[in-house]
Amino acid sequence: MALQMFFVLSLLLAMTSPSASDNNPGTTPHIQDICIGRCYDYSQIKYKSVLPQASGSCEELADKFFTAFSHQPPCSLSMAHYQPFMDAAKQALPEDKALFWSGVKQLAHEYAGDGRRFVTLEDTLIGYLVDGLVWCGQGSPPGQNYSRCPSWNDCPLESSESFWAAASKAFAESARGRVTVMTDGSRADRPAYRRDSFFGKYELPFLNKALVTSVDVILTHPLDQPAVETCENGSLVQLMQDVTARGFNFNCEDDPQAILHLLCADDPVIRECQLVTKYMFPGRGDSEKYHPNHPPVLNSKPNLFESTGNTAGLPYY
Ligand code: NFD
Repeated sequence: MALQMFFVLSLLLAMTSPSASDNNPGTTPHIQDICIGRCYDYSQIKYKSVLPQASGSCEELADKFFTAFSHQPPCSLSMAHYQPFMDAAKQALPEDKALFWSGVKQLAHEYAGDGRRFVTLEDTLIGYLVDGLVWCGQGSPPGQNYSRCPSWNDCPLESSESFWAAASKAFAESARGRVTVMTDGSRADRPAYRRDSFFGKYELPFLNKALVTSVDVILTHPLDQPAVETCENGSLVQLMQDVTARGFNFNCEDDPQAILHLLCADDPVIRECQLVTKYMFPGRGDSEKYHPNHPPVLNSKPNLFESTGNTAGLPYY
């Protein structure tokens, strides 16, 4: 009996108090001020000439966001709580520019270029104001928990999970023309397309059939990893079926050149990134052909006007 009591008490303790290894942060301090500051940066500087602006004032938007989760339980917060904020912060999206992503947040944003090439959810005001922040509410004063917020795995519709669900849905509903989704085909533990991902649950199903024409998939593979899936197999086949069943055209490209160049910017000397060097400077990498006065330094800027006797005007090594 005593042993049973011990187990019940241990279970209750594990459920109610953070364990030693639990380092979940609480609500980001000064979260409202951060939202207001980000909002002014967004509307006055960073996206001023890139995207249409929202109607609400920055103070009003930060207040609507803060009110949505404050004094609420941290779990099972319905998406409807965020609706007044979503309505006030909503913007029109430019045609053919919406970029969704799954598992490749950083690369997708490098490619999007702060809204210049593509527009991600985090380039819209709704996503920009709170991306990377932590928040959750509590019934007792002050109404926000600054010590610990549950993680998404702790409970369904945790405060920020329901926010991103509502934000993803609103973003998808606004997309027009061709939409693009970037995903990773190299992960052994997780397929590139999952129906239970945010993209699968809250974005693809909410694309407007009257506004969207096609879903263009960019399938990436990190340079040093094998392709577990390609456009022709694995979960991409299921994605094609789900896309075409909704009446959209489906296109898929493995590792487009633009993405390879982006990846190579981070790792220019890796074997897979020698394509530009080999094309522009035939002989580089071939030690006997090096000109003694031009050592093969990668990343050195070629002098295109140097007289080399090379009729193409390119430097000759
Ligand atoms: P993902 P996805 N626990 O890379 N979006 O398709 C915690 F704590 O798998 C943007 O699901 O792709 N965090 C954001 C988690 C968030 C967990 C959600 C988890 N179990 C959705 N699972 C954003 N900006 O933060 C996932 N996450 C978080 C929209 C984690 O931060 C975008 O428009 C991860 O980086 C995009 O098209 C992120 O969720 C699509 O949904 C995305 O998980 C990406 O969702």
